[in-house]
Amino acid sequence: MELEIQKAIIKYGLEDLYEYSDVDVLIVGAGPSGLTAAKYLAEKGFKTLIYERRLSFGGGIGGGGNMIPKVVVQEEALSIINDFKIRYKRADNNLYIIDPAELIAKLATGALEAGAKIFLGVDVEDVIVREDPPKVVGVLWKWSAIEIAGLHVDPLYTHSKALVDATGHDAEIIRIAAEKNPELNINIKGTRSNWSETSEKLVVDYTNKVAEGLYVTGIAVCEIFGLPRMGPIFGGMLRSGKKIAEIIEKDLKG
Ligand code: 48F
Repeated sequence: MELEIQKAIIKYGLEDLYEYSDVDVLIVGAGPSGLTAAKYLAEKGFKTLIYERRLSFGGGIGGGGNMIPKVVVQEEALSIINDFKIRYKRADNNLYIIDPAELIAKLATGALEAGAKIFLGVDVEDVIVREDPPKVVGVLWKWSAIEIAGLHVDPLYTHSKALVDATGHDAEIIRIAAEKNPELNINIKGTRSNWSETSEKLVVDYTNKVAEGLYVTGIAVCEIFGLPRMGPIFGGMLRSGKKIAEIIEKDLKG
């Protein structure tokens, strides 16, 4: 029996790895912005893959608001909440409250049911850039377990038409792209001090392409463009995810 189990895992798992070694859209990070972007892109027919370093999805959602088990969104995010069939209650001042476990589960379900693929335990460590003109065309990645063990193992490659940094506060992928490839002309400004109201609007306004083939969504937008952080409110993350999906759709359809 154990041999059959192992053969099934290897046969179908390697098939998936082969199939997803090149994609239309590669999203790094399965937090609120990355999962939202994945749903809207996959349902438009783009071959969409998420790499997530942890063995679970949700990113910062699990911490709720200051570790208290409620997530807050504002009215502008309600249409997205409804698209994912997430239940909510109305609080005061046009704020809406959601159970964080439900938010994680339904965002992931929405992305998967739309046709996106999620690989867990994958750590993205570098980008692939081709020149004339410079363009990001994919990533180098390792299993997170290899990274944590500090083993020297060569990474694997995945090619993408659009690479999305949805890695959260550190904007890891764009930071690596900027440091190693000055020809991409990416200037990282760093996040400013908290101002929830302003930041919730600006994070959506500034969500965009940062270089050919490279896009940013979520709180990473604040890090790249020098916007204030917003504290424990999630509407801007969802709206930023939807906006980057719309931008990529336009770019890829040309
Ligand atoms: O941090 P995260 O939830 O990013 P987000 O979508 O949302 C931010 C909010 O959670 C919160 C906030 C609300 O107002 O500010 O912080 O912008 O999710 C980022 C995910 O990316 C994964 C990480 O484990 C997390 O689940 N990640 C980060 N770097 C890598 C990565 C990497 N190099 N490779 C793979 N996954």
